[in-house]
This record gives sequence, C-alpha cells and structure tokens, in this order.
Amino acid sequence: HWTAEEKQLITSVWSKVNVADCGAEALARLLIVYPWTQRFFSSFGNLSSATAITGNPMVRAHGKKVLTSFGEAVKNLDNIKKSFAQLSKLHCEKLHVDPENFRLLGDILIVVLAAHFAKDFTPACQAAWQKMVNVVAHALAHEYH
Ligand code: ZNH
Repeated sequence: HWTAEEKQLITSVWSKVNVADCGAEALARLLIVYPWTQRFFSSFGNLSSATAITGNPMVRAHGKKVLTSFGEAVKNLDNIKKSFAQLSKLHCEKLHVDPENFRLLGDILIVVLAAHFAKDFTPACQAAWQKMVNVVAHALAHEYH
C-alpha cells in the first residue's frame, strides 16, 4: 500500500536520521508534552522537570531503543504488521501501554523530524511520514485484545 514515491521519501529521510539523538528527543518530548506518559517509566529516575527529562540518561537510552526498533519498520515497509506482532503482544500483555500512546509518539516524531530537517521536510515528505507513523501505531496496536 505504498507508492514508489512514498517509499523513497521515507527511506531517504531515514538514512539521514541520527537514531540516538532523534529517539532521545522524541521520547523526552513525549514525557514533557504528555506528562501522564511518565507513569510507564517510574523506574527511570528523575523526571521532575523538562530539564531533568532531557538530561536523563535512561530516557536517552530508551528513546534510542524505541527509534532503532522503529527502523525495523522502515526496513520492512511491506511487512510492518508481521514484524511488530511480538512487540505488540509485549506492549499489551506485559507493559500495558495504552495504544493511544503510539499515536502520540508518532506525531511527536514528525515534529522532531520537521525540526531537524527544516525545509527539506517538505509537505510531501510529511504526508509520507504521517502515513508511516500511523501504520506503525496500527501495527503495534494490532495484537491488543
Ligand atoms: Zn515501547 C519497551 C519499541 C512506543 C513504553 N518498546 C520497548 C522495547 C522496544 C519498544 C523495542 C524493548 C522491548 C524488549 O526489551 O524486549 N515502543 C517501541 C516502538 C514504539 C514504542 C517501536 C513506537 C514507535 N513504548 C512506546 C510508547 C510507550 C512505550 C509510546 C509508552 C508511552 N516500551 C515502553 C515501556 C517499555 C518499552 C514502558 C519497557 C521499558 C523498560 O525497559 O522497562
């Protein structure tokens, strides 16, 4: 369900993404903008202010882990649901993460990419990426029951 142009826009942006930096920034922004998401990360130490969150090494490390995993979806554009089936089960059965949070993180990732790539993040690029984060959120919610 991807056009050749969408695939190209997604993979070309992805090839320039710094996964550690963008992952850390996206997760930190999620925790700051939607503070109720902090409850999943009570073991991560100090999340008491925006400064504490952005400087927290556990937030940085987990953000990198999540965005690295997101990269698997970029590599498997035609098979995202299948490649995230196990991860979906984990988030549902063990972590009890409400799937609404996948949409929130996806939208924040778009903000982070737009900020990093500025005018190179064209409207066409944004549209392809919006579709991408929606497909990923859908795949991660797929095994919920
Ligand atoms: Zn998640 C974990 C991915 C989103 C929460 N995650 C995780 C991991 C991965 C992921 C890979 C690891 C696993 C293992 O270890 O095995 N995520 C992911 C992705 C996404 C996500 C791809 C999208 C895109 N998450 C999310 C959200 C949230 C979460 C939104 C909330 C808010 N996760 C989580 C948690 C965990 C995880 C809590 C666990 C952590 C620790 O370490 O403890």
